[in-house]
Amino acid sequence: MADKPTVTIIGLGSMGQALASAYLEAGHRTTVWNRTPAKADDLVARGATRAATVSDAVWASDLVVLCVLDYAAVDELLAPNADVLKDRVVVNLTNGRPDQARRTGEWATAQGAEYLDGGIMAIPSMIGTPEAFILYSGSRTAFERYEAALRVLAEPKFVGTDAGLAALNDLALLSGMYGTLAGARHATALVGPERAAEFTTSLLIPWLQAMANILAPSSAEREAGDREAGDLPSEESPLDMQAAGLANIIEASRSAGVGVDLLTHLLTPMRDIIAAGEGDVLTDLVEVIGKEIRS
Ligand code: FVH
Repeated sequence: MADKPTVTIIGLGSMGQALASAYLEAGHRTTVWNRTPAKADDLVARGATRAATVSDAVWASDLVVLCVLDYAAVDELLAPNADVLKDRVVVNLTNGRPDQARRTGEWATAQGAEYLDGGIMAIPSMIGTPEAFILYSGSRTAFERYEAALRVLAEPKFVGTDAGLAALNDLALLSGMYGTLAGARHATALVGPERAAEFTTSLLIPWLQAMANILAPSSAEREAGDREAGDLPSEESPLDMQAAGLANIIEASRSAGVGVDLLTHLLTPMRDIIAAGEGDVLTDLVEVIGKEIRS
């Protein structure tokens, strides 16, 4: 234990509990603090040290990990404790926007801390498993010094010294996830509850995996300006064909009593683009959504 950095976890919701457990299991001396103290009881029984105050929690460790609901909570916790941040490495794994991460990073650095912002790409039960990864941005020197300790939680991926980059990539990945989950939910509603489990395992997951694999354009396509990352191959999947297929999904959904808002959101602007004669250029759903957002 002696050569392992000491770690503090502030925030013991579902995710903070998983993070603290991972450090305890990996043999790090672990200090914990939570606004509702009882949430620390189990961790303390397993060897964690309970800090009485946030100040004590920050003071206790080399690495100070925050994982709370939002940046308003981060501000409430850190602002009154500016005097103990000097020489600490603050790792903020709270979900937020890039501007919030930059602002917190600048403020923490001004107090003499090193700052890493993070985006956790995992749910709590995935912490410590090979599937989990965490995006980091901010102080490269802090990241390199503590990379081994960060690896206890998940595969650490450093995305840049701009503290906002982890949040930016996190939000982008989550938007991909929510779009996929919404589409998957629609798909299972369409086949019906009796078939949903078998359909998901044997058909939906393999299909989504196959489609994920075609998202990246080949280097030749990219060089020719033929296809952006995230588009479907334009020659193979022209927009008017997609609009006809989408209309069928909408009609079948209506007949099955499944809500169609998710799909009409795509079909209406898609038809507008086809009517405007832009179909040869804008041949993918992502571009359609982008156009709608910009208009
Ligand atoms: N759980 C998940 O699936 C996701 C996975 C990806 C990353 N997120 C982000 O992690 C942050 C924490 O999420 P969580 O799952 O731990 O959330 P909760 O279980 O709801 O716990 C929230 C903790 O925040 C504390 N808290 C809230 N407001 C304040 C405040 N004003 N001052 C101090 N602490 C505050 C709360 O304390 P308490 O209610 O127990 O007293 C919990 O410790 C989050 O950014 C996710 O987006 C999780």
